[in-house]
Amino acid sequence: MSREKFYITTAISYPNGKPHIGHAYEMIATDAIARFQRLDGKDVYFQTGTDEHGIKMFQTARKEGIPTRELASRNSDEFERMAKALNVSHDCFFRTTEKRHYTASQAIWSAMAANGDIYKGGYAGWYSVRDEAYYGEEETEVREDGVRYGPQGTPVEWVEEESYFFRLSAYQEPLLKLYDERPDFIAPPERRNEVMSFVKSGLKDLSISRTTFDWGVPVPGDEKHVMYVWVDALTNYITGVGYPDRDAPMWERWPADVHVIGKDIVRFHAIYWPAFLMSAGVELPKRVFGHGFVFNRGEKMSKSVGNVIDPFALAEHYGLDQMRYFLLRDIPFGQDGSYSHDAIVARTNADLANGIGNLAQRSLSMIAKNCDGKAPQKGELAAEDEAILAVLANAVASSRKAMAEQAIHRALAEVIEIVAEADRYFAGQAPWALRKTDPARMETVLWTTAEVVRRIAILLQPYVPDSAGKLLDLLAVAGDRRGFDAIGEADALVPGTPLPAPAGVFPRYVETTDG
Ligand code: ME8
Repeated sequence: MSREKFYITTAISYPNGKPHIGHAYEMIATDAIARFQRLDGKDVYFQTGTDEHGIKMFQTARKEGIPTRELASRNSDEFERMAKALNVSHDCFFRTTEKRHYTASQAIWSAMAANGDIYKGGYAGWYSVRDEAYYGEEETEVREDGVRYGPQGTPVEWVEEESYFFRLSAYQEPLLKLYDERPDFIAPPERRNEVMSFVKSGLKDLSISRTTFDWGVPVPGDEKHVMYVWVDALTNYITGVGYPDRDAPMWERWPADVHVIGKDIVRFHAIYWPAFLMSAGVELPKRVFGHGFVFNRGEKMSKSVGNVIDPFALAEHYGLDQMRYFLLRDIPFGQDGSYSHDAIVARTNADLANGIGNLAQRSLSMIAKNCDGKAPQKGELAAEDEAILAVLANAVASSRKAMAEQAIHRALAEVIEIVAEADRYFAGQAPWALRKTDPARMETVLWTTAEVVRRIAILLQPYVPDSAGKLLDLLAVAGDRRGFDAIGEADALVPGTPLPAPAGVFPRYVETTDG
């Protein structure tokens, strides 16, 4: 039987600088979803990468006095290195400077043109270099500093150029129909509302080519123009699965199940992208999820403010899984969140070191000492044992429900709440007291606890893959019995199985005097 396919993407980042915590956050969150679906038996394809064209790249390279391609490659390598450092399980790291991507971008352009949606005109308007977008006069404002700003708070300048246009205005009604018929197309709901009211207020045709620089995909048949970067950027999602060759085996992966992106680029993904695809006659993705922004102690990070957090340093300092755990557990996915030293220490010490780490450590070291280093014997289960195991039997279904709507924080919180119940169970059964009075019962309690740890570790893999894997190693769980299908009784810990010597998996963060 062929497995259900699941295609997930992150945005592709601009490699005009080094990756920051916002990029790391998006990769980690998308990775958690991808890992979850894989563990749930799906045939997952996960694509991330870099968006290397556009005027911003061109200008940054000029400022640094290096060729644009060199800037793109140097920083793109940093993004790829970050994906590895964050233990991201992507299947493809995509670069828009790849040759196949030129073919695909020109193909979608030609398909839109063949459909009568592209025409040549002149453009004059307020242009933001940062956003790579033109804005209507009414969307801009002149502030006290005398500078005119666009709706995203970036400076805009008046630009006039010959340009190709995409007939976006013709897609106003089809888009509104799409949002109505498929209420799940944009999530979370507040993002959907924003997009709908924007589209209802009227769509203007979109300028989709540039002549003022040449760093981009040439427009087919008119090489004086390069494509507006968003045309080729969005196309990465289909290039990656074989477009324009719709007979390619990879093409079966389209449509994507979810494009995970930040809230600042929802407009591009929920308006332009479906309009381009409708025009080109390509099926639409199933969902666009706009996550929130990560702020440093409530402030937006920026290079000029100097509070950009280096994600490599963060992972190194707190531990990668600690960092992943904090971001996924603390920030409701879809909302903004903020990071601080105190918050990450408090959260990871409480939930990981003192929570699951402590439960595993205490039960496994008792087993090592009292059960000859083997999985304990399982006597008849008492009602309390059955009760705690039953909580876990239902956990997959519940996580699955949360993950179907990308509520990563909820799926994770539910698993972690079970640790507290397991702690109460362990304290209540007090196996240390049973050691003398009823050693057989002690073994059953230890078996139950170890089995609970096994199930929790299976469920924690999407979020803290390395540490959860170590817990499963400590329980001698085979590599191919770690999926969600192995959570039940059929795969339960076999009494008498030799276990490796226990080791701490979630170290406690200890403050040092030098910070
Ligand atoms: O927008 N917190 O690239 P990008 C959370 N190339 N997410 C953040 C963030 C923050 N502080 N800052 C940025 C682009 N992001 C385009 C995308 S897709 C076809 C083209 C997110 O490098 C941002 O919302 O500016 C986006 O999803 C991703 O990081 C890349 O941002």
